Amino acid sequence: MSNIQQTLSIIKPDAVERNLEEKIKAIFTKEGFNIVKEKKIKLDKSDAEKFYKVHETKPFYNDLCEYLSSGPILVMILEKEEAVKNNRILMGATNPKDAEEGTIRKKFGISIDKNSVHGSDSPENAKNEIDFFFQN
Ligand code: IDP
Ligand code: MG
Repeated sequence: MSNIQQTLSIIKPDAVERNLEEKIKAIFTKEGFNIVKEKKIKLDKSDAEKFYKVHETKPFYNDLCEYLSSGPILVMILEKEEAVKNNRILMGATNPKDAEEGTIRKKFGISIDKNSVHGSDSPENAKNEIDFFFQN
């Protein structure tokens, strides 16, 4: 049975800064993701804190929020069969050092914090994250 889903993807500041937006979008498109909506924005730190609220107790929370709000990001809604899971596979492991060959983080990630992309980790979070950035 088909299960077309939407998921939220972010091209993070380190990748935008290196002009990797078009390259990363081309990877999504080539892998069959439809980019349904996109917008380039710069978050305030308070927005980043809201977005990453699930991590608020982690030792890296403050750095993470500083980082996500440090420069422009490209936020996208991606659509595909099993989009949430398939995007996580295409992104690769959180730490680029552990990411599989051919994944976005392996190709472009610099470090565990500057790992180039965000992707929702469950259908429920995908919905919440899409609503966070694309109300209406
Ligand atoms: P994910 O982005 O692969 O879903 P999460 O565990 O949700 O990984 O963490 C969110 C983001 O927080 C990661 O993408 C990464 O940039 C950062 N992060 C995760 N773990 C660490 C850590 O141990 N040190 C520093 N930053 C981390
Ligand atoms: Mg996550």
